[in-house]
Amino acid sequence: MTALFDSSSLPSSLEWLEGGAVLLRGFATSEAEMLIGEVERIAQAAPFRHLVTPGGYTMSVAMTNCGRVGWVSDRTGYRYDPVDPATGAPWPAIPTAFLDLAARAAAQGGFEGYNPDACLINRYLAGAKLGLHQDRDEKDAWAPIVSVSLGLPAVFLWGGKRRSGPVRRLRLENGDVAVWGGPGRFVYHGIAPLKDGQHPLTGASRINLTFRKVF
Ligand code: MD3
Ligand code: FE
Repeated sequence: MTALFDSSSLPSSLEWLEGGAVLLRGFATSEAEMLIGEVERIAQAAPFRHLVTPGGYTMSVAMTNCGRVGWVSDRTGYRYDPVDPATGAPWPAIPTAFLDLAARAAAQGGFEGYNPDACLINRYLAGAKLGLHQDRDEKDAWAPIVSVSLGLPAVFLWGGKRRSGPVRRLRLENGDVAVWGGPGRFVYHGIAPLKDGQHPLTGASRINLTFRKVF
């Protein structure tokens, strides 16, 4: 078949979601292979691990970080830590290509000069999920969180300001980027259990980058 209807060759689109978030479908598709290579390099220094929640549950999503601080959890609580507890070393620096992508995406959402301190890297295998939660450990409530989806598709669960409200479902695919700023910043959100599959760039996994302005 011709490549006419190959979604990987489509230009990116910009979609304003209710509450100020911006979805840039395909924004990172052309860079996906390079980004995944950077993730593999980061994971050699700071391996993916399954963190334990303060409640004692082991998360199904495997995580690592790059940046001045990284998000970690253990029985004592959640925190941003300048040191990787698994190695005792500082987290790897955020690659220039990550910072460049995050700033270009944030600018599309109206946030000029975005310069995140941290990038949490989540890895999902079949069945892995992320329950509904808010991200509120970051000091700068104005700065957006920028998320980049890589590899297998996932169903993003998008709730409201209260956990009990209705939840919409949004399919996120390889190369999709979202900018969650302003009033969209504190909504409950999560990821439904990942479906089995194979992706040419990531095999059996989905990888998500979330950039954060922590300080
Ligand atoms: C909306 N990650 O790391 S990315 C997380 O796909 C997280 O791994 C999911 O939720 C993932 O905390 C979802 C999209 C996302 C990230 C942060 C948000 C949406 C958000 C913060 C506020 C509102
Ligand atoms: Fe989150």
